[in-house]
Amino acid sequence: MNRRDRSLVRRYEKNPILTPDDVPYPVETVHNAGVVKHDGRYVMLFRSHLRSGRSIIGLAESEDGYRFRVRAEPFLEPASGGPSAGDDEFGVEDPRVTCIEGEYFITYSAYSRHGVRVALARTRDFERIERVATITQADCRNVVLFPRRIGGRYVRLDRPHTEIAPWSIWISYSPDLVHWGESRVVIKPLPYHWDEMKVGPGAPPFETPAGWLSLYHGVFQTMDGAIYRLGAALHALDDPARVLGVADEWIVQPEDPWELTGYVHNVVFTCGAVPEEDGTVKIYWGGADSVICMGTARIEDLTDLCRRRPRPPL
Ligand code: M1P
Repeated sequence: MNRRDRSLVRRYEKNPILTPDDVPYPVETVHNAGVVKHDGRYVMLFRSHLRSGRSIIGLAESEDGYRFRVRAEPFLEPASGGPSAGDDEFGVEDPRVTCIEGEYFITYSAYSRHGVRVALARTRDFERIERVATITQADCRNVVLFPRRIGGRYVRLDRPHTEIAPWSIWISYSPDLVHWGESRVVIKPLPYHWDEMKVGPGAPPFETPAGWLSLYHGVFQTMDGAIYRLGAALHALDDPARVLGVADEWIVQPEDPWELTGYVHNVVFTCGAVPEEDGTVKIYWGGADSVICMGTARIEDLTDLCRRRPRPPL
């Protein structure tokens, strides 16, 4: 059995599933996509660089989760007016989508002269979108929402930056999705490990019989620059601050040519995963910040990996 066959994530043979050539307006990249099922279809929100170097968010739809068609116009661009104007003047990036109580909540990085913060928007139909609020201070990225309240409160994972400690995954709680607190660190990079430089939440966590499964990215610094890979972690259903296991091994690493070279080389980066009723999950990732790829895995294989071969979370 070769290395690829041993992987728990089976790459789709027609990767990449989306490239800049599939977009009907001018973009330089497509990557880092949040994906949900809505009305029986898959809806993907993805990041694109413009030639200005700034990013916008597009929307693509699919019947099967593999073949996507991009909508004619971008879905979200920097706000031109209203209360958020200026908050995202330098671009909007890395959308994650979570369905909570029948409504879709989108978190995305909002860049401005004051740093990067994460903003929250909401939609019921992916036609109309309402900007809700900017929900972090600078500098913070990678906010993923849990898909239901736990103990009566909304819960999120995020990744603040600090000069003092390695960039880690934190948990916070909210009564209303806007005001957040009781923050504490739950997963830190592990020295001499594939994620030793920094970690960040990836796809919004989803419920499994074993716990909340969270797919995250971890980064390793080499003489040739950083390598972004994907890992898996399991959190207790009733108390997601309690980490049941972080898989010692990565689950996806840059291997295909469009992951090894591109806008940023050696990157796989996820913002979305769709659990299916047959016990599999579709995982979507950006390749080299240039194209969108996907693969499938058995959910139980991933939760077992977290439980049976864990590394310390902190
Ligand atoms: O270029 C790789 C990634 O770098 C950033 O990720 P992180 O949060 O780990 O710093 C983001 O710019 C992300 O969009 C990008 O894919």
